[in-house]
Amino acid sequence: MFKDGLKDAAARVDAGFAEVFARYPDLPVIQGMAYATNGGKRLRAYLVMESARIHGIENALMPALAIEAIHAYSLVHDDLPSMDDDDLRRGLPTVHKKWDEGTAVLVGDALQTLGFELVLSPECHADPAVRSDLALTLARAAGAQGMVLGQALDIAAETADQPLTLDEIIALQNGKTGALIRWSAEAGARLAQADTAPLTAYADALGLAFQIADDILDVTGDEAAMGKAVGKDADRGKATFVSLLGLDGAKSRAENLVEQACEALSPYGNKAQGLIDAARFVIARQT
Ligand code: GRG
Repeated sequence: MFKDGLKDAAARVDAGFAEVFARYPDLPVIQGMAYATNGGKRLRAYLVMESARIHGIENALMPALAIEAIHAYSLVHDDLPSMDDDDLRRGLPTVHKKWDEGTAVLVGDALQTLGFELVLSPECHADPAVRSDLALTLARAAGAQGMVLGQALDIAAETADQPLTLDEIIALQNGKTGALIRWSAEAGARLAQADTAPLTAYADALGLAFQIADDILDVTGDEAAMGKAVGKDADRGKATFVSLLGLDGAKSRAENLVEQACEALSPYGNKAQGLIDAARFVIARQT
């Protein structure tokens, strides 16, 4: 069952991080790194492990830890007062609330470099060419052509005269959320030095469905909590998939994308069931 698979990935990731952090001195920045990498759905780690399994690779812990470290860094920095200014993350005080802003900046920086250390370590793969390919593509996914670009477009949208168009939001989310999801899904093919194309097509559709589902949850979560149909972004006057497509339109777009994602996996036959389940979970999830 998918939920068991996700739990298993989470347990492996938790144990992996515990081992990594045990090597470091007991300083606030290390405690913050352990705190920030704790919890979460571990969807990106699951995608890494499942795409590896499709290619006959059972141990993909290093790239799975790497992507969760980079994801955690992005959340710590996104929560800072100079960005989204959030007090809570995964139901707990954000890193800058629990410690301070300086510690949160360092925690994010150190988690980012940890991600690269993990994919470049010999434990990740015996072949240095594979490790270097993983690191190069991870840098592109996380940096100014990927997630940072998406975040920068999002920040710029806050002061723009006009709300973003649908195409602009798709481009923004393709970087902000899509780039790390794409790298996660492609990682298994990279480890096996195999064709990434079916996984890229899967991840492109999945990343967009994930973001649409996030916008839907933002609205339906607020509706449940406050009895009104607005989300945090829509509240700030920012365009979202829900504000542009309507709630029903957004739901049906996300469902179509999930079907598209599943079709892209046809070359893998039954071996892709874990990734198919992940795609269905993305639009069924409640958090
Ligand atoms: C600071 C460079 C920089 C980038 C931040 C990822 C991001 C960019 C911001 C997070 C804000 C946000 C809520 C984005 C929407 C989608 C998203 C990435 C949600 C969080 O991912 P989940 O749901 O989180 O997989 P968990 O906690 O389950 O790991």
